Amino acid sequence: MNSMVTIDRHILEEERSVPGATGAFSDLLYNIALAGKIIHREVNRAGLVNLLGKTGDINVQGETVAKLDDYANDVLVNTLSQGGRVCVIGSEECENVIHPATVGPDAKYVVHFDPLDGSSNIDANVSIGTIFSISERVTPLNTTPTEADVLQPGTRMIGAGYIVYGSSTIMVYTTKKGTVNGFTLDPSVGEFLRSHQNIRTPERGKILSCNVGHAQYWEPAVERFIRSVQTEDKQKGTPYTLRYIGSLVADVHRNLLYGGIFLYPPNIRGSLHRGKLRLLYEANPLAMVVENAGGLASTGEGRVLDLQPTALHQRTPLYIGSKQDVLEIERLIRDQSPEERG
Ligand code: P6P
Repeated sequence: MNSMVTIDRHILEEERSVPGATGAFSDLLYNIALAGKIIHREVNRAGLVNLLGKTGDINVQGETVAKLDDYANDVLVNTLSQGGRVCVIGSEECENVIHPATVGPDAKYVVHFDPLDGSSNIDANVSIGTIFSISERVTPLNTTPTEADVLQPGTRMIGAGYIVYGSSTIMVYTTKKGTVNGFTLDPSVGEFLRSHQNIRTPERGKILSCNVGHAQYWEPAVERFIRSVQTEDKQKGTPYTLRYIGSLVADVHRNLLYGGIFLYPPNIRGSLHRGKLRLLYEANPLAMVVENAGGLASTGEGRVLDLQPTALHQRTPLYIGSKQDVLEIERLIRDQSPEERG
């Protein structure tokens, strides 16, 4: 018998287990799930309603904006604004923070999101996703939110998750309670039904996810790790399989369920950059999900969640997935000579 627990029911059950809960956090999660259903509908028929392709605009990341990026961004901003629970929003698509049109007197939540991660894959019908993080403001209610509210370390998140639009649409989220749960959308009834209860990710994976096209830019530790998982070692369960979709949400979701490690290292040669992925609305929320499922998320130097952000669109190196794999690459990075390090 399939699960008949809807996401709303699950959210309510979690609310009831939190003493003093007012229902505001639940209301916010309902709105995110609603946005996911609306985006699902358009993603699934994009080719039929002229929503594929680019808008012709370039976003703050310097990337050409896909029509569905814009659409997903608008849906999320509007649903979060309607709820009146959010005091400020950070979006991958917008250079500056967004102040919701409706801010209730008790609006205490700060939400960051990537409305449609992996959007370069949209026209090829490859899985894409929405990633979100929720924190509480640190400045007083009814005042204009400041950088202190927007730039909080991941350890201060109270909720995080993603919605992956793939062969089915699945919403996965976690809260400070610590469990990770997944809900599969049944379009015939328009409900997210609990399909993955208390997700735990394997201690060690069998999957390596990285863009080997960038290998020339990586520090030696990354190459050593890759060689170590390519070498047959029955005890370690190697060689691993290489799986790389080029859509972060889809790669991380698969590795969360099956076990594995996703690597996006810094480029230490050529144009030095500290990784491509964004801290506040990609690495942090996925790190909270993966760590609450028993995995790890590292910058290579330490926990992603411990990083103190200094800018809304700040990037970070990202090594995320099965605990033993992440610990292994951290050790290899630590053991590098000073000359070898990025
Ligand atoms: P590369 C998509 O553009 C994205 O931001 C992530 O979803 C994905 O993991 C990464 O970039 C892919 O980057 O350099 O391998 O194409």
